[in-house]
Amino acid sequence: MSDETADTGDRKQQQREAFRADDPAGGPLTTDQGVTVDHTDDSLAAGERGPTLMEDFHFREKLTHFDHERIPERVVHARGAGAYGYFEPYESCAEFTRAAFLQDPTVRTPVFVRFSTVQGPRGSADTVRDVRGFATKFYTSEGNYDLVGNNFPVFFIQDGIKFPDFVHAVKPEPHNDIPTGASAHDTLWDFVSLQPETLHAIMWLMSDRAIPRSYRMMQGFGVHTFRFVNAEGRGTFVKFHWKPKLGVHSLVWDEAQECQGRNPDFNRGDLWDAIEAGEYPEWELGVQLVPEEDEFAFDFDLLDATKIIPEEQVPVRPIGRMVLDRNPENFFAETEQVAFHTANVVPGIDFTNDPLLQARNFSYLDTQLIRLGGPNFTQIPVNRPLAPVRTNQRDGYHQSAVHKGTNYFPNSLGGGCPAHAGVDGQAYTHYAERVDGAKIRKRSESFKDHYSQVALFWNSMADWEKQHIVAAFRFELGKVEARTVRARTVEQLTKVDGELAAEVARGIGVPEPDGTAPGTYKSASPALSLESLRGDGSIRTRQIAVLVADGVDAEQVTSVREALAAEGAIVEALAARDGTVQGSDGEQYMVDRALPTVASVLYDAVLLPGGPTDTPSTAGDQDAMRLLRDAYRHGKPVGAIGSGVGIVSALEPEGLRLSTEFHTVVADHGVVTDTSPGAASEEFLRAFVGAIAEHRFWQRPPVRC
Ligand code: HDD
Repeated sequence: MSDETADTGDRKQQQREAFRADDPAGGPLTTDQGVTVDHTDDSLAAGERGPTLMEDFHFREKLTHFDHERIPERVVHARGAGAYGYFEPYESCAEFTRAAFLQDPTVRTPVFVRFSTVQGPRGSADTVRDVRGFATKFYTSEGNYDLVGNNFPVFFIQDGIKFPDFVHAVKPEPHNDIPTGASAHDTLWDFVSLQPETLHAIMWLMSDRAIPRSYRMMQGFGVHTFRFVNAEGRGTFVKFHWKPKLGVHSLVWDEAQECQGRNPDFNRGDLWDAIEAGEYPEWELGVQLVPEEDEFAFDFDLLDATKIIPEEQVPVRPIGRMVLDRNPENFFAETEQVAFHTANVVPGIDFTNDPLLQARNFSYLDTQLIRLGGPNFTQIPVNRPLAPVRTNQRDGYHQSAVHKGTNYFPNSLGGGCPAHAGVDGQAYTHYAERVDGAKIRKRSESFKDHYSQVALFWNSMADWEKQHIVAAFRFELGKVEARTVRARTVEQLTKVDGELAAEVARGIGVPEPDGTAPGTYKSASPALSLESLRGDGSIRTRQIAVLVADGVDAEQVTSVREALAAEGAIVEALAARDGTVQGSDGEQYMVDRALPTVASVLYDAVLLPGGPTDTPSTAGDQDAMRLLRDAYRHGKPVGAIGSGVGIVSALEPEGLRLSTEFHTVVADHGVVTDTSPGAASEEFLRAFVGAIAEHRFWQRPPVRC
């Protein structure tokens, strides 16, 4: 049933060829010393059944190297996936920053981006409830700039000295190393209930933002307030935003959990496959700019990383776009060894006194030293700047440069090289912010409001988003053994919004707090709701399952398939068994996958084609019907044509009411039916594509969240 099978085969073959050894000319196996090896399957032994000999240098070298293959995983953000691409500005940003890569729209700056989860180890599943890292390395002409962000605009703590406490609390519990990749456990919620500054990020964590459909469909944020500095030395506060072209879309929790088993590589596979298919993900970079003189114009502190600047107060100004168009060739060499650091800045971008940022500026370099085994990790290709590097740093583990000449400054013997850049404006100059104060350990009073922006987020959510948040709180706190911790968390929520606290309390067996007054905070920011982030209405790269069986109208399937593929969707024909099905015309048609190997959670929408007379035998296939039911329960678009409509009626026990109106094409809460036999009508296709673009239908009873 697939004309694309041949293409897919070719692509797979190309990938296999890429797996060949580095030396394209080929050549025999050698040792690390370049000595040719004739036999690598048996160790050198004294006789056929005798002991292995110490002098087997090939065996010893092979095993020793293998024993040392792993490096420590990142203490946080251990699991990730990366890709290369480029960034180009829309126009010059010279008014605000002198950063060279933000000046000229004709100049493309290469980038490497690594997306990640935070809590789980390297081998954990992708679709856990967690923050996603969104770290970008710009290889600019003035040196590397790293924007090390997340897909939430706020962080859990205000001062980096609390980072070890927060991370210990969220990581698996120390006695049994459980749970993997999950925040639903006592220590995290104990910490949260005692540390109200966590609440804003916790609300994001309980929202659908924490279970993205795809890395390609999530926002990114620099989180901190940074500082742009222009050629005249004038500073402007700046917050960075990445917005995906495909819109922001999420999974539902029930689906995300099933996906952890069905395809633990769901997000990394999605990124890889899209890039291989030439569907390059794209984000727009936007900035919120605040003049220095407005530093105190807000009712929160710009230096507090638990706060956003509402977009309604300071609009996001688009300044450029980033496209990811190349997968790495070796996961370890590139994605595992890439070393980001918040202090990797270029002239024109500077820090603020945000105490979280200041701590990060210490922590990342320190981390790289232990992970990558010494100070020369900047020589690893993925970390190496494109800008020339001339330093007096020398030696150390894994030094691969052969330095010549003098290694100190000032020198006369080396001709004074490398010299200072002088005053021609090329060098990095720190923003000359005036600072004075007593040495104290004290949080600023301006950091003390922990509730109003949490309420702002809650107030900004659509009803369905609120329901998902409440369900998430109930799930997480329902797994907390200590009842005191559950109660204390509800107590905290009371300070945010009475209704939220009461709803959560009801689900977790905690007495509803007395006198939970309706929210004191009224303000909302519509830009925070997923309702406002749907994207451009395209269905590019959405995965559509077409359920086929013997007797299916193959012509109809081909026409729908072509129409959806023309919109950029990826369509797969699924049947009870791999191989072929017999179409109603008696011909055999290829299927793409066998139903037992897949599941609804791997698709965005499902289509039931018909047969010319009877309902195709899909209706009798348990796997097919399960896939259909799950898709429906998770709010996904369902399309049915001709006698396929009869199959959809099996969803009636799930709450589906098929319309009795006398229209051939009916679209009702994402269930699109076309009762006419034969090729799908234009009207059906339009409605089905529209439903796929909408992504999910939350009002459909009952969506499992
Ligand atoms: Fe961090 C990794 C993002 C606060 C200390 N962090 C790391 C990565 C991302 C972030 C995306 C993975 C980078 C990669 O893909 O290699 N971190 C954030 C954001 C934060 C934040 C958006 C708050 C705004 N981080 C933060 C604090 C500290 C750290 C406050 C310590 C004081 N982060 C680290 C680290 C990691 C790291 C331990 C682990 C691996 C690495 O750095 O290279 O240094």
